[in-house]
Amino acid sequence: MAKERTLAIIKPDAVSRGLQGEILSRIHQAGFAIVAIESHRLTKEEAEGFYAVHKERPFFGELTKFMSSGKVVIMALEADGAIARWRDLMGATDPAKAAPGTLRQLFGTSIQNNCTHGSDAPETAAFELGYFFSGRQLI
Ligand code: 3AN
Repeated sequence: MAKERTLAIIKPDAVSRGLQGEILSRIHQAGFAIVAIESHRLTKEEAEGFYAVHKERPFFGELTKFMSSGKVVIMALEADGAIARWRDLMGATDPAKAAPGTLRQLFGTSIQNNCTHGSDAPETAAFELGYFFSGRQLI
């Protein structure tokens, strides 16, 4: 399997509960390299741009309000098959349906407040990595 990169976010619900260390530890144990990492609070406009693909969905307003409600940790993760592997580690979107031991099952509290984000395809990963990181940060 080829080396691949994906964009991962520890969402405000997890950061506000101090779960960054726990989640970073699981990322390390799962064998991902952290190519770039930063922590900041998104503006509403940044969250809207990031989730533009969802702008027609009924939850878009609440989702972008939530994602700009506090600090997030944004990472470029690298591994063989990183996109699928990170989504496996996160689990299903709805924590109630996520497999045991996945991040969302362990730390998510609702379908919106589901502790982590991950790109869902190579094209999305390319857009999302470029949205937050410069070429220099991704060397
Ligand atoms: P995933 O993050 O698992 O790829 P998407 O792309 O369908 O899921 O949704 C993006 C984000 O929108 C989710 N991570 C979640 O925070 C939020 N979301 C998805 N579905 C709902 C919903 N039905 N109600 C509220 N928020 C939702």
